[in-house]
Amino acid sequence: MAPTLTGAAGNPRARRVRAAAALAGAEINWDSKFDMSGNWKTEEFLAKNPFGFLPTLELEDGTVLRESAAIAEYLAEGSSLLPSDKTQRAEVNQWRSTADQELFVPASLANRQLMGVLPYSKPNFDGIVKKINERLAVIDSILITKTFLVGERITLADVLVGSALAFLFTTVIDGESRVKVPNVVRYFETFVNHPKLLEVYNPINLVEKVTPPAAPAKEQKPKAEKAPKEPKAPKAPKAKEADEEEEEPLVPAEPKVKNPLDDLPKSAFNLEEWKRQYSNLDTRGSGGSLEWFYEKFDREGFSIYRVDFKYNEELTQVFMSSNQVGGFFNRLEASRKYLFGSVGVLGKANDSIISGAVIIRGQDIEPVINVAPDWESYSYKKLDVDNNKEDKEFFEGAMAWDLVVDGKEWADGKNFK
Ligand SMILES: N[C@@H](CCC(=O)N[C@@H](CS)C(=O)NCC(=O)O)C(=O)O
Repeated sequence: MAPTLTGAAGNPRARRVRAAAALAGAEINWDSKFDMSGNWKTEEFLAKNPFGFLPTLELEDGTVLRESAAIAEYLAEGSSLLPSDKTQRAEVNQWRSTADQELFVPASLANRQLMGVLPYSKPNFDGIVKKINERLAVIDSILITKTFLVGERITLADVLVGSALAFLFTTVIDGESRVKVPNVVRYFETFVNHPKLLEVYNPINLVEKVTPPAAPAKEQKPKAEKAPKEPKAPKAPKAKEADEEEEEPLVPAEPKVKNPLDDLPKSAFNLEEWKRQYSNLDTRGSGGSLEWFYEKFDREGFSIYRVDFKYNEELTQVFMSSNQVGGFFNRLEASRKYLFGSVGVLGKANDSIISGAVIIRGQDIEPVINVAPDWESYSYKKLDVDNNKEDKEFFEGAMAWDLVVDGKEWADGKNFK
């Protein structure tokens, strides 16, 4: 009996498996009506596939295979999709990693922001799309002289990259980006219009213009109703810390304690509105969020500080430093009402600094920042964006994520919103 694929018709990962099966001539059972919004994560399903992700391929002997690339390879076995030459086989694997790690995963992180599964942040979204476009430009130059990625015939490498492109071009890489990579587009069209793949990829609706969500999902929650959390002890950094939805508190919230910052004279500057403007608009330029900021900023009720990590010589990998900033921001949770931050890692591995800027309620940084137990690991300097050109440039660079300090360029950043 043929193995059984579980996955939805429009799902990009299930499509890649079906594409491999179609090209390899491998027979599979597949319910084209399968709906991911249905109740498929049953106990029985999770017993066979504890990660609970789709697609899966159940073999005749009951083995359940997961991970779409691995399933595609299983179905491709014995066909010309998998070259017998050792080097070419390695090249196929090399493209498998490129397709998944450099294209599919970042596209998924960006697309989840559009779908409201992750909080939308314009700088983060644009940063991801920029990286994907850079990678597409490299693939474009490779494809100037090639029809397929490995050798002269279609291989699993094309299934994996082609299916990643189908995901990208229907979600976060729009018409404006696609015109810059004509060879990739030609290659993609050859792939999706392959006679054996018409059933898999036809119809396919390419995205012409990416539209950001109307309001960031996270900020739609009424902030005023949130109970302040106790500052948390530093915890081990975990990947994507700042991108994750807030966890539900595990212990009942403490009764609200009045914060002296609430006694400051009322201000016309609305920090929550700034956070929305920042998330939804380009930072620089006419009509950008900085223009909005300078118009509305209340110099009496709020102030701007530069933040610098004191122990930069201890920093190693950029992503670890970035997680550290995410952890610091998590521990500032109790000051969310009084604080906005944009802090980045500048430079490269083993030669980097953590630096950025915060906008705070009041003139004194300490009562806003000392809710984080590690606040003293950073130094703070008030910025005068009205009278000091360097301070203004620094502030704008930190907001726009293009800050350069001592030749070190912005590599990764986090916002506290
Ligand atoms: N790396 C995995 C990713 C699988 C995956 O993320 N599947 C999503 C659908 S695209 C899923 O099953 N989501 C259901 C869930 O998270 O509950 C693959 O390529 O198969």
